[in-house]
Amino acid sequence: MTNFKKIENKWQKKWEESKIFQTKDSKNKKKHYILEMFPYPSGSGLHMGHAFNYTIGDIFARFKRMQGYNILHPMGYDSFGLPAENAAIKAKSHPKKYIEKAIKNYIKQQKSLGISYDWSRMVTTSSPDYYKWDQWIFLKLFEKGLAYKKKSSVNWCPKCNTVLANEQVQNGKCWRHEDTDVEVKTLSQWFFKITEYADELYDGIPKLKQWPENIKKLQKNWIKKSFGTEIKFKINNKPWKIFTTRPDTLYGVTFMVISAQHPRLMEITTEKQKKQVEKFTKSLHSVSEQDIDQLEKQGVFTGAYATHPLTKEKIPIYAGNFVLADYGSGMVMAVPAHDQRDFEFAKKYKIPIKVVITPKNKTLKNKELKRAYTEEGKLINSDKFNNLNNEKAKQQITKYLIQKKLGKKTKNFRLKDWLISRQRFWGTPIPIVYCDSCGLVPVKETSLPVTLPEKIKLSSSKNPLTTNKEFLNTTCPKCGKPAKRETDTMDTFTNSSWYFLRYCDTKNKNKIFDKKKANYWCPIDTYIGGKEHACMHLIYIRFYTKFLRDIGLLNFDEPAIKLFTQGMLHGPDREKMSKSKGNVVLPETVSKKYGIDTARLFLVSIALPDKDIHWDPKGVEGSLRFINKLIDYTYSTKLSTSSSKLQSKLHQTIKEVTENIQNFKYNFAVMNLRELLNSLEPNISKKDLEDVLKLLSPFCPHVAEELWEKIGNIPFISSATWPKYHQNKIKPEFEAQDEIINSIIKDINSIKSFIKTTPKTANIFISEQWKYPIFKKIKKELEKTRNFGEIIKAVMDKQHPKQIPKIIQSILKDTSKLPLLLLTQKQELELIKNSISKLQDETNLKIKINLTEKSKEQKAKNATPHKPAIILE
Ligand code: ANZ
Ligand code: ZN
Ligand code: ZN
Repeated sequence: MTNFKKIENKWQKKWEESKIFQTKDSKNKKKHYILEMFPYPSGSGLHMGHAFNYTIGDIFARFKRMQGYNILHPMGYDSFGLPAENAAIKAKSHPKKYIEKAIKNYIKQQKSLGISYDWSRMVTTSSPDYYKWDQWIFLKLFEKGLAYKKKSSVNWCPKCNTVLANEQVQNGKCWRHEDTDVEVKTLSQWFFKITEYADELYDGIPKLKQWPENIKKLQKNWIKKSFGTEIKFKINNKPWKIFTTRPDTLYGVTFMVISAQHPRLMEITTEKQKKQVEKFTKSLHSVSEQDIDQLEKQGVFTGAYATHPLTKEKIPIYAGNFVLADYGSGMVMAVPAHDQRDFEFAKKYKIPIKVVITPKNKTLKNKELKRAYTEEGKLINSDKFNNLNNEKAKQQITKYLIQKKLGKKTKNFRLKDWLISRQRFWGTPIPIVYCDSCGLVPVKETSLPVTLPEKIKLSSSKNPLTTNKEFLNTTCPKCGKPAKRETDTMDTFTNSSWYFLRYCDTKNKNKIFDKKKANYWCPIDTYIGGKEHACMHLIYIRFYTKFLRDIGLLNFDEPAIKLFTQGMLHGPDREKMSKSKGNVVLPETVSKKYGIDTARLFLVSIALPDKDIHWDPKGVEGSLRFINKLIDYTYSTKLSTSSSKLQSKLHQTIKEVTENIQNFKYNFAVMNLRELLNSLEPNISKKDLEDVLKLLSPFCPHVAEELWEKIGNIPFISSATWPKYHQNKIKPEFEAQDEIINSIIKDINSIKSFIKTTPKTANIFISEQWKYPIFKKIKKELEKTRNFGEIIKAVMDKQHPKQIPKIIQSILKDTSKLPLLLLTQKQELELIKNSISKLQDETNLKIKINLTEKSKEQKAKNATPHKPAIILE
């Protein structure tokens, strides 16, 4: 038994002592910046799901490093935030103490995974050296008018006791816990004007060529850009601008709806309707946008009227639950005949419906309308615009309104300004003071950081900063008189919006980072993280990048060239890992039993790393067998010369593994390695064995180092050069044979996963053309894999399709409940299908037939025999 723990400790220590993963800002090499989204260091430490994420990054980092790139691969901690604060409240401790302990534990755990980080560049967002620069960015945004305070209706989480940004409300619930409805409060809050960049954020999406399509789609929907017309209505003789994408329906407006959360709702509500309106607004819950379309439309009359800009009619104004307070102007012109929401509302409250667009060949009647007519058509009931096609009418009516100074063309975004203030303690203090004479004054850059006090009384109901005299009392930076500090702290998503830049220059005391360094390393070449960040972190980080570019710090537009979103690792029960389900897999436990290299290998060998997978103890055993076999081989082999067949296989493998790692197809790379291992022969040259170990090293770095040393090399394989393949060493005739054998093994494994029962025997149906020696080889290879039972029978048969029913029946004598999978070639399919359907009827048996594909070589040459059909008992 290999002592994996000993090997791991040995090499982790050596890596650390020799500092081989420390990055130098060398200009001679091509750089590669690879980053995994940094974690929030929770008290419970990291589980195998985190390890999955870091392993994906580490394999790539090690691969690129060996390819000769100058690598930046740092790690840090997103250590501000509510969980730490809540845990500290519970433990009656300080969040700082709590988080420092958690970070220590994280570092220890991450080191034991063997991840090749440059630990000298660690950042911790809750440390004043870091959040000083959060505050600095705030001041820059403030200077440019992009950080501002405004009273508005905001999302409030009663459980977190703080406001939330729109992105942090999901289906009406707080993003931190799915069980709490978000409430609406009208409060004065700090915002970042991310909408200033809405256009660029939106238009830039298609340029993110190496980002996953689904992430781009989510961002596009979230930011959403619509072109339309702003039309001036009048209420109480004051102009009100209304945003519409359908100016062609202007003559069909029969009522207006103002958002129930609109700050000016009570201003227009009449005395008589006041009680009713108040009752209505109180009955509503969140302002979350996602569920607004599913809501039952509700509203109440405000008593107020708007004047139509063209007809001068008086139009009643309702307060409604389906209009967003901060989209457009928070009020819509409702056209029930042509908008389904408005139609439902009008029906419910018995408001007139007026058709203004009708299909070309018939005229719709107001009374007969069963639902809104939203198709194209020609205008009616629209004064001088009658008979125009409605697309044309959009332009004509807008033109007319512009002439009369009653409107203009606009575009609108769904993206809102980012609400960044939080009524909590454990975050970056907002660098603002309030002075009785000067009002709201920014802290001077030279006085940064505004630090959080150490002595505090934490409580869950109140931000302790609001009563902490030491923190609160200060002097006005402008006039020097006594003043009070802002007590709100910043959303922790501000901390994570620029951390990738600080990694380029972590120790800089005078500047946020050195421009040259940031522009050398950035943008990030490969960014790895979860897809849940699509509309939060990944929008914020793009915004920060653009802003920092605009103040002259960066010379690029987007934070990351490639984004890779990893899949989720589920527990052995295929459920999401969670403490309460008791299905959390911990790296420590796995490492003790199998060694961490086994875990690393297993995690990436099951599926493409962007797919969800589950922890499978059997699969782990498979990875362990693989590693042990390679160890045994290295210890027992004779270093001499390699046969040309072995060389062919090796070079083919180098070629494929290199391509597969480059394209994040790690599971294919592992398959290539398995095949290579199966083809190794007792004699091999030292150089070739070195190459084998090099190919393994990104996946299993500890074992690779150990074996590298064993065959007489000085450390480290981690900084050795990635092997190159030579096309002329790859011999197709060897490859063809191997390919068939390997594809059979793959088929058997896929049958196994389908039948879920461990088969004891594999019956291989071999077509006539197969020569017995080849069969013998297959048998040997199959036995080597030991993935299923011991016995392998061959049925050499001239017309095997016809024989199949008979053979199945004989298998069935004992195991009548076993589902079967048959693999076959296309030309045999019909034959087999016929005989099988009879058999199915007779035996009640589940039989599945799969087509086997011809291998590449078979296709090319069309000479090698068909792959045999296989039945497992
Ligand atoms: C009149 C109209 C007639 C409209 C019609 C649509 C169809 P997008 O594409 O999402 O931008 N709207 C405007 N402000 C709104 C708000 N604050 N909350 C909810 N809805 C609002 O949609 C723009 C349309 O959404 C606008 O065009 C407006 O309704 C509505 F047959 O105006 B429309
Ligand atoms: Zn909450
Ligand atoms: Zn002052």
